[in-house]
Amino acid sequence: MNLQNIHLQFITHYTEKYSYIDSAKIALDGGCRWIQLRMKDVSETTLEHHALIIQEMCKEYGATFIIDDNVFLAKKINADGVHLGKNDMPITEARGILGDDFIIGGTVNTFEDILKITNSLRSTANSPKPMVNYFGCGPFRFTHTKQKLSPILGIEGYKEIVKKKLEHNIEIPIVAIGGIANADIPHILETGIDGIALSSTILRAENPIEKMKNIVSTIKNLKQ
Ligand code: TZP
Ligand code: MG
Repeated sequence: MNLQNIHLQFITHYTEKYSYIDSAKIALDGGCRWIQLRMKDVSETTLEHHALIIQEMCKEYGATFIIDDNVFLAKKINADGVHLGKNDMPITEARGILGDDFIIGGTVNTFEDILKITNSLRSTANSPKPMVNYFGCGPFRFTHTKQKLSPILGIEGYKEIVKKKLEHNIEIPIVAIGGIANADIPHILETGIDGIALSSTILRAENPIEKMKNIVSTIKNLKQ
């Protein structure tokens, strides 16, 4: 994965105005180069249909494309990776199926979650590597986009997790997620969090493409 990409992930969603596919196009037009297709409670056929369209769009824009939950679909269509939560396929099993070339992201809510995943290593030609490429850590605040939220972290929660991560010399990047708006981004990145994942702040904006452009530029300025 291009390291530039790790700073901003867009999670596909829908509204009364926009479809899942619209949402991905908006994010790409606004300059985001990392898309996660997240579609709950749909058939395999519907998911694959959407995945193929969004994957093609991501290729056109040179964006990274990952799929939520579905390891077999990611492998079948050769997506760039998957994002797995605690109730999805175990990460070790997914790594076994996908091999080293796919991105795997893991959802975490506490440092203990991070430690547990970090301690499961995969052996490679040179040295053992962690099973995941990044952690999705949240929620930052309440959001309607996801059901059954874990406890809210806020800035203090991220500070504590980053501190422990540094103490344990864990280098896997953390992407913050959940109810994040443009104004939160400087505060979140100041804690040492590496990237931001978001959805509704874009799709609920009056001008979603402009909103994404603003967020891309906020992050670019902070990461310089
Ligand atoms: N996981 C934790 S919060 C969340 C996910 C997938 C939803 C993120 O979307 P939004 O709209 O930016 O809160
Ligand atoms: Mg999941």
